Parts: sequence; structure tokens; C-alpha cells
Amino acid sequence: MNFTVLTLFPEMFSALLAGGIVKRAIDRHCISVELINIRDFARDRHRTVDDRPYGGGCGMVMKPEPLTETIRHAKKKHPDAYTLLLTPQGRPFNQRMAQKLAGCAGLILVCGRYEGIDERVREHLVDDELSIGDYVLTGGELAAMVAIDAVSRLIPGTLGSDHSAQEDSFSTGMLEHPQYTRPRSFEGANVPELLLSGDHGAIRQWRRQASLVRTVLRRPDILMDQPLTTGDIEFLKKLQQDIKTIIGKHSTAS
Ligand code: 4G4
Repeated sequence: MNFTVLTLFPEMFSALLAGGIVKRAIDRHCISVELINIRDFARDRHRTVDDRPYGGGCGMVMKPEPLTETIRHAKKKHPDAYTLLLTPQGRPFNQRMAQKLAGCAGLILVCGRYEGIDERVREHLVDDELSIGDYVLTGGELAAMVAIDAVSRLIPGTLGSDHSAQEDSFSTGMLEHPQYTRPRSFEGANVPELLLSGDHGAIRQWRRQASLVRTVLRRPDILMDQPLTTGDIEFLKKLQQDIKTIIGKHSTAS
């Protein structure tokens, strides 16, 4: 998978490329990241990339010519790539989108600056718009890095063989169960006994149930579009019954 990033601040990406799993994926030729400076496509002697908004108002807008030239250049080099704009107005980015994007031949990521980009560029040269969350950033670069990170780890070979992205939280459609490592006792808090038992069936069930409880409490919204097993339903019913019993005892006591 090739990521081509169009940006006015390519140096920001050294944070992503310097180390960690993304760097390893590049070294292993699982992915490649290409940085193109939009300013290189500015024609005037001041290399201008922005201009004042028509209709007035504060701030500047990325002017269409340099950005268009940059996108055309990237598309010529990667004709099958999918072109994305990172913007607060985009479709909310999630794990499902990351999985879809991981199947693309390549991605061209357009990073806006200032107050955004000229609307005509968005209309004619962008395939999709994506937002990493409901907040405003000074540029699309951090959002692009988030997308590259999330997509990269789904490319085969990127993660070590001991880690499968298929078993992640959100791939299972639920939040991750708690994790523990040594020591067994830390500042008076102990690792759940069952995890030390070596009973893999019981451990698998404990983890599934811990995921269910967490998801019900923290993210009931994502649980709704998730296939639950009859075992899951039985467990949740038991939980509901236990809660009812506790509430019942309290209301008769008061
Ligand atoms: C395009 C239009 C993405 C890009 C306007 C980008 C937040 C996100 C930008 C802007 C971004 C996000 C300057 C508002 C760059 N901010 N939530 N900023 N702005 O994914």
C-alpha cells in the first residue's frame, strides 16, 4: 500500500516515519509513504499557496491552482489511488472505514491548512472526505497520520505474527477486555486468579464477558450493530437478573 501525502508541512511526518510500527512496515516494504510539498507546485515567485476568501471574512483559503497541480501530479503517478481530503466536514473515520481503505490500491491524502481549501478542488478532485473526530485542527496533517497509522496496521505483514488485527477491539465490534502482565501483585492489586489458571476455555469466556460488560457500560451504541452469541445473551440476562435482585433488595430495605 502506498500513501501519498500532499501537505505544506512534510516535516511534520518525521514523527510518524521515525520509529514504531509504521517505520517497521516501511522497512519491510509492506507500505510506502511519499510526501509531496504543495508549495513546490506554486508558480509565482513568492510561491503563494493561499488567498483571501471571496465574500470577505477572516483567515485565508488554499488557492485552487497549486493544490490542483499537486493532486494531478500525484494521480498521474498513482492512477489507481483513492484521493481523500481530511476535513472536519468529512465522514467520521472508524475501524470499518480503515478496513475498506486498507483494500485500496493506494491512498492520496490531501492536507488542508488555513481556513480550508477552495470548494472547487474538493468537488472535482477528491473521492471522499474523512474526519477523525468532532474538533478542529490547524491542518489536516495530524488527521492524515491517524489514518495512515490505522490503515497501515491492517496491511498484512505490518504487525508481528504474534498480534492479529482481526482480534482487536472494534474488529470484534466490542471494547477490549482488561489486560494484565507481571507482577501478579502490584501495589496491593492482584491479577484475576482465573487468568493464572491455564484454563484457556474459561479465560476466553472471562474475556468475552469482560468485553461485553465494558461495551454495555461505555459504548452501548456500538453493541447495537454487533452479532451476539446465545452465550452472550445468556450472560447479559444473568447480569440483568443480578442487578434486578440487588435493586429489589435495596428498595425493600428502604
Ligand atoms: C480542510 C478544511 C481535519 C482541512 C478545513 C482537518 C480537523 C480535521 C482543514 C480545515 C482539520 C478532522 C483548518 C478547519 C484542516 N481539522 N477532525 N483542519 N480547517 O479530521
